[in-house]
Amino acid sequence: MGKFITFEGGEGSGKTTQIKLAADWLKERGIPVLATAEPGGTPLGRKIREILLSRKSCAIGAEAELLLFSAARVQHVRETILPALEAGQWVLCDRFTDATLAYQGFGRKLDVEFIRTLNDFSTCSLKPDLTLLLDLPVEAGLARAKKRTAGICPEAAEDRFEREERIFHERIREGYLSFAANEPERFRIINGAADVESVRREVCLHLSALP
Ligand code: Z5A
Repeated sequence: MGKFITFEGGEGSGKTTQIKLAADWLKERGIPVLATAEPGGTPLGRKIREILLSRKSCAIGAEAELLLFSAARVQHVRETILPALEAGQWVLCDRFTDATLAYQGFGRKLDVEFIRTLNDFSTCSLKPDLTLLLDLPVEAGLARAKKRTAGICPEAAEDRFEREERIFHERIREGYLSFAANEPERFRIINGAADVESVRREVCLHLSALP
């Protein structure tokens, strides 16, 4: 059985950047690795991602949003993650169940206990071996995301989550920090405001500490 490592954090926290670097680091050490992301990771997941993150999407209520993220996840776990773990790969996943608790629970204020039950159902009770939380002030993360969007195209619109008020993102950060405090054996908090190389070193340190 491989290892299942999730990367979490708010907008612009550097997960995508660090997953690429971590995958390279593991490959250099001869460890088979699969880098994947939510929502996504399967053909169905990519279609759902398009609906959820489209810049000109139709109205999506909080409950429908929760079920769409969960539908993408159940397919991702069964079609991609579990087979990879069974084949001995290390799976690096950009967001997982903690993102649903943080965004739909703390952000959208849906019932957190219900989300935990739904998470359990949609993951076949799969839990990460390690969760790396890239934490940084909301303002800094949003500024990075804005800069990146502007870099794609100066007229590019923000996605549905980037358009949310700052207080929404503050609740998400608070949620993540509370999960980390409640499960210190699974979570490692990394200062996401540090430079890319410093964050990379810390990520690799935690990976190398895995039993
Ligand atoms: N969502 C949800 O609500 N519920 C769920 O259950 C799940 C997800 C699974 C997914 O969008 C959205 O779905 C997400 C939560 C919600 N909300 N939003 N938006 P996404 O996958 O497109 O986006 P994301 O997960 O938020 O990631 P991101 O904004 O793309 O950021 P990131 O991957 O963490 O960061 P990055 O792309 O590596 O870096 C962002 C920019 O900062 C980029 O220009 C980098 O070059 C730069 N960067 C990275 N690291 C650094 C450092 N250390 N210093 C300076 N600059 C840096």
